Amino acid sequence: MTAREVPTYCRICEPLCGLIATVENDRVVRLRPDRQHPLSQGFACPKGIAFTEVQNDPDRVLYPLRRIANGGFERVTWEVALDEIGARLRAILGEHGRESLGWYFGNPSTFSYSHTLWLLGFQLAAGLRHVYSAGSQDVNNRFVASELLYGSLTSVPVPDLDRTDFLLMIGANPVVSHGSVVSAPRIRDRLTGITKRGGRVVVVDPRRTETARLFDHVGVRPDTDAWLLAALLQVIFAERLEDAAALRDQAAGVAELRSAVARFTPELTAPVTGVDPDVVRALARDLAAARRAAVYGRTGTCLGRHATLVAFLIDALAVVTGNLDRPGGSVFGRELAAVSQLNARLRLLGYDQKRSRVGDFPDVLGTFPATIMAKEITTPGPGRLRALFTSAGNPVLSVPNGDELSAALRQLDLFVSIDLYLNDTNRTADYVLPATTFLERDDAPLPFTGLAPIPYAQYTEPVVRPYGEARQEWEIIDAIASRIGVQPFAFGPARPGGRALSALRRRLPGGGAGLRVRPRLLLDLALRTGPYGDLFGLRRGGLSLAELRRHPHGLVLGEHVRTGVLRHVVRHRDRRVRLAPPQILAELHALADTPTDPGYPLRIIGMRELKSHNSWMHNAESLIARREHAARLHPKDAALAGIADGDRCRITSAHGSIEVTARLTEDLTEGTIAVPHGWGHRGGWRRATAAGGVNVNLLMSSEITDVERLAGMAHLNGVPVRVEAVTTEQI
Ligand SMILES: Nc1nc2c(c(=O)[nH]1)N[C@H]1C(S)=C(S)[C@@H](COP(=O)(O)OP(=O)(O)OC[C@H]3O[C@@H](n4cnc5c(=O)[nH]c(N)nc54)[C@H](O)[C@@H]3O)O[C@H]1N2
Ligand SMILES: Nc1nc2c(c(=O)[nH]1)N[C@H]1C(S)=C(S)[C@@H](COP(=O)(O)OP(=O)(O)OC[C@H]3O[C@@H](n4cnc5c(=O)[nH]c(N)nc54)[C@H](O)[C@@H]3O)O[C@H]1N2
Ligand code: SF4
Ligand SMILES: [Mo]
Repeated sequence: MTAREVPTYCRICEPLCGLIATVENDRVVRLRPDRQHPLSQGFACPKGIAFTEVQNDPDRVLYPLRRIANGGFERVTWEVALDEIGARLRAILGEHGRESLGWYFGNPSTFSYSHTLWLLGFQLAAGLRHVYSAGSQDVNNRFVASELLYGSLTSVPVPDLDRTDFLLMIGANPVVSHGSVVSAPRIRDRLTGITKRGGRVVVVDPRRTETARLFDHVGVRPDTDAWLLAALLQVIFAERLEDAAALRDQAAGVAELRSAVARFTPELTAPVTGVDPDVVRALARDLAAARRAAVYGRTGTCLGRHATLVAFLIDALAVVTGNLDRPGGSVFGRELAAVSQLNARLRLLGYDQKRSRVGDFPDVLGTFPATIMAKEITTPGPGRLRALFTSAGNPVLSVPNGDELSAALRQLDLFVSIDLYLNDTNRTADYVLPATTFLERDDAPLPFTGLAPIPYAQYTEPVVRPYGEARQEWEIIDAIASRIGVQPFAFGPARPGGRALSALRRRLPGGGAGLRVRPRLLLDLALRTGPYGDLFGLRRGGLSLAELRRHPHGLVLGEHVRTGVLRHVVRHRDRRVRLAPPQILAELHALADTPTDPGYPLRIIGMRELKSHNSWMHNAESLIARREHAARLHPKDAALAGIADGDRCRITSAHGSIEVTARLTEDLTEGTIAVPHGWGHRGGWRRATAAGGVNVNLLMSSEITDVERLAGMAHLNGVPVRVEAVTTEQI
């Protein structure tokens, strides 16, 4: 049979690079970068190319599996799996109510519009309380900061990379991560473009990263960005460098913020952050003087004890220097579909609309901190989590204290996982249901266009039919929901948008009662009624699914994002950015350095590597070959502990201990040790399991008191540890 070449796009990480898939006999035999993609223009990283190895992996789960007595799995039909799950669910819900049912959705779910949409429908229709996601290990603090600043959880400014003269980048390593919470293919070129235009990029990071090497590096002590940012604001206010006109125009609470940061002089903060007062002053002055500047932070600023405060101060700095919502500044993208607007209007998901049973944490977009999931399973009482679904997640490796979670999962009455693999979490599930890969489903970059400095859209059909008996998540969710009498998209006239949808359904071929709404139909509706939509013909040249199909390599929707949109973004009544909400003033007031415990003199941080992707791409031969899981530490710290390069070392925190190979490098600031997460596999992915390594999150705390209060963020960066040599006798 002849080969076909199909344009599609990668859905492993946020730039969503264009790919060309070669398909032979209904199998994907090759992936290569798409030169015709208008933004990625022939770029794809090694992971995107290696996805064929995931697609064709013999370790992939391709049939529904049911756990058997000896701990292994047996193949069952879909019908048996779904009927048994349905029956067990009905029994659990009958006895303990809806509150006993929960869901954890992991990072890859974000890249599938149909998965997230159906989960949302299920969550709302079933009144699900126990909802958890990778967000509490990733980005929820960023959303809460936006809620406090703009009154809109999902309005997140992104750096206008192609027009800025000065980028202050805090705790991000886009040269390796390819950019996150900013969707910009070829981000390395976009960053070097800034310096080529005569601008500057300053990278604040405890490690001289692959990104920091290309630009100016400020080494900071882990988990102290709040002090550094407060000091930058202090200097700007004290030296009257703020943009008074912008503040008058855009903000409320300026005087309160000014007085709240007044005590954070660079001299006060230097012993905490390790950043010299002269460096802080120069940085504040340069930022304020830059014609067009953007301030951007990512996971390095999200996983500490003050995560929401830090995200808040990052935007505050942009506002105070007059760089919010200005060309070349921190700008707001425009979503493909009016999801945020709709959500805000209907108040579907928000912030602090409910509180968790354990720990009394506010929800963020309907989710609670995944760190407390284990305790929600083990803590007796009404509302105890008894039946859990996971989809596209591996929380045993991604949340603090995976051993506690692993043990808790065994106490569930029912545990079902939807995944590509038997991973380190679902290896003890009652059922593992095979999901399609992204090459086996249709898609559009729904949430990501809103984070793109150059707006674009793309629609891809499935490149191949599902392998084996894999099914799309939405189909599985639909099937499970129907067995407990829940319909994710049963739009009756009483529901929002119900009348229109019911009418639409009736008009479809074969429509009427009993017809399921398919995601594709909702996508088309969302596109057509969205900001770029064709409004069913009212706006010529506007977007629809049909229009996107005419551009299989993707479509750029404008040269740059629009600016001057703040009044539409801000949902506070006065349409002003709030610079002094009480939660933030309280955090600033209480900010106090934790004295170093001599028992744990170092601080541990994470580290992403080009050929790893969180916990799930270690089974691809081309990515894992000749790699090791290793800690990086400064030679001076190593010498103090008697550790040489290549030695085994033991890292111990107040919560756990791991052993790993040590690699010495002067890239780390002294006192910091870096260990990648997502290693230490024990699942059905044989090559990944054979690769060795350990779960670094065994060092992290799942105590309620260690979870960040405002957004429920896990404390994964800047955790105090000590390091020791492992002597041969101990091995
Ligand atoms: N110490 C430390 N811990 C961290 C981080 C850190 O920086 N340091 N980072 C955190 C961050 S940012 C994140 S996002 C989390 C990630 O944490 P999680 O989202 O919990 O886990 P992943 O490692 O992304 O695992 C994804 C799972 O989804 C499966 N999968 C892949 N594609 C699909 C698909 O299309 N459908 C389905 N159904 N399954 C699929 C994979 O096989 C894998 O089992 O980890 C967090 N943990
Ligand atoms: N190759 C690869 N790419 C990925 C991923 C992957 O696993 N591998 N994961 C994807 C995911 S899910 C995400 S969320 C994104 C993340 O995207 P990024 O956030 O850009 O990626 P990281 O490499 O985690 O960068 C965080 C940086 O913060 C630094 N850091 C740690 N602690 C602190 C601190 O206290 N203060 C400051 N200022 N810096 C600190 C770290 O040294 C690190 O360089 O990457 C995505 N892309
Ligand atoms: S950078 Fe790599 S993994 Fe991310 S979207 Fe592009 S090809 Fe895929
Ligand atoms: Mo992430």
